[in-house]
Amino acid sequence: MTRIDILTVVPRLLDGPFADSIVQRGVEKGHVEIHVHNIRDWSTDKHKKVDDVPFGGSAGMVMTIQPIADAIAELKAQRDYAEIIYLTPDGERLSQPLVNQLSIAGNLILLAGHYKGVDQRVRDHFITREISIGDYVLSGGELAAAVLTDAIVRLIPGVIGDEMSALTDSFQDGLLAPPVYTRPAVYGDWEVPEVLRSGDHAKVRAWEEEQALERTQARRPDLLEE
Ligand code: 6GU
Repeated sequence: MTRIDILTVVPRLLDGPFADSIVQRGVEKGHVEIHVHNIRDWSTDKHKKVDDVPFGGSAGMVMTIQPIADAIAELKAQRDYAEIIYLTPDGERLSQPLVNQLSIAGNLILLAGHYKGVDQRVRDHFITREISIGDYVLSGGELAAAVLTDAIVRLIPGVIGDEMSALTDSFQDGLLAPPVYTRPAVYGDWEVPEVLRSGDHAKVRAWEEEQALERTQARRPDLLEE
C-alpha cells in the first residue's frame, strides 16, 4: 500500500481536501494512507519555534532545519520512502507524466513550505525532488501538496471505480478530453449530438477522437507541438 506523509506547519489547511472525495475513498478502501503531520511536534525549542529570521538580513522568516530533519528521520526509520518532495514555486512544474510516475513510485514524504521557505540545507540534504504546481505564488505549499496528493491518489489502482476513466482523462493521451453529455437527449432546443446516440461504438470513438483533437487545437495548441 502506498503511504503519503505530509509535513506542514499548518496541518488544518489539509483537513478539508482529504475529508471527502476520491481521496477519502482511496483511503477507506485501503489503497492509500495519508498522514498529515505538524512539524511543530518535532521542535525541540522551548517555545516550539519552527522558523527564524534569515541570515543576511532579508525580510520574512525561514523554516528551521531541526524539526524537519527530525520528522524526516523518524519517518524514514519506520519505512522506506521513494521520494521526499518539497513543494515550492521554483520546483519542476507538475505534469500528468510526473503524476503518473509518482503514483507508482512507492511511499512519499511531501514537505510543504511556508513563510520564505525552508533552510537551504533541508533542500540540499533531504529533498529528492522539488515540485511547483504552476507559475503563480501561493501563500504556502499546503494547497500544492493537496493538489499533488489528489492527482496521485486517483491513479492508484482500485481508487477510481471505473478502471477505465483515469486513462481517458484530459492529458493522459496528450490531448484534452472530448465533450460529454448525459440525459435528457433533448433539452429545449439543445440536442445531444446524434452520433453519441447512434449505438455505433466505432463511430462514437472516431467522433470523440476528432473532438479531442479539435478542442486541443483550439485551446492548447502547445500540447500538439510536444
Ligand atoms: Cl508548490 N508553493 C507555493 N507557495 N506556491 C506555488 C507552488 C508551491 N506551486 C505554485 N505556486
